[in-house]
Amino acid sequence: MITLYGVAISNYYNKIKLALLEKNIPFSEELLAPGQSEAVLSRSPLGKIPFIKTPDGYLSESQAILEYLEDAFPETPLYPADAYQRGKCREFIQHIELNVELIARRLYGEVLFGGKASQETKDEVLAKVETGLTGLARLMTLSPYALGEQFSVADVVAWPHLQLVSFACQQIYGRDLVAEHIPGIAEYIQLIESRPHAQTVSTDRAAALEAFFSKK
Ligand SMILES: N[C@@H](CCC(=O)N[C@@H](CS)C(=O)NCC(=O)O)C(=O)O
Repeated sequence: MITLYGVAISNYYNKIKLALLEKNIPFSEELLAPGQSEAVLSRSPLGKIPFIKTPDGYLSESQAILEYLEDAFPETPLYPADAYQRGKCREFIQHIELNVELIARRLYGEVLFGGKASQETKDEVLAKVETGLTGLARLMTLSPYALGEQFSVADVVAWPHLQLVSFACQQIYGRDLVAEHIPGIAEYIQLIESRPHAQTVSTDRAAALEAFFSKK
């Protein structure tokens, strides 16, 4: 049995939750905020969430978790069988996380946590996120899924990340940069949300966000 630790407002948490659900892996959720206590650091070295508990021990870093789940539970695969197509999935994930999500993340302090991003940061993020999204648009086929006709790990990653990036950019720049660079993204998000498991993740995230914002 797997235990998933973290909070449902986190896009990385929701990436793993959707993977667990789509792969039909039994799991339980343990609500835990990121933190620097020894209790968290001993299970996730920088105190970040998500991390999981496996029968063999703890595992952090969402991509390492995703690949572990694929190896440990191969029955319902999220990666294609073909080696090149698997490579394309990994290329896509690396690109979206390094060149889009991690760039936009510099805005989340202001968007979610009452902080303030400097104008210099906002200008820098705008330029870099536009470059990242331009590249992403070249990879993403939307035919109708992120990388082809089959739902795959690329969708498990794109769906939570692009929604948060889109939200953050709208809050900071008053522009939906994701929609500007990836035409058809709204239909794509709807397509993923027609899946019952994505609906579960979405409903839980909405409740967590409501609780989070009502506390502020
Ligand atoms: N590379 C990590 C990123 C995870 C991450 O950034 N988690 C955020 C929540 S979405 C977190 O724990 N932030 C707290 C911190 O950075 O200290 C992964 O893929 O799991």
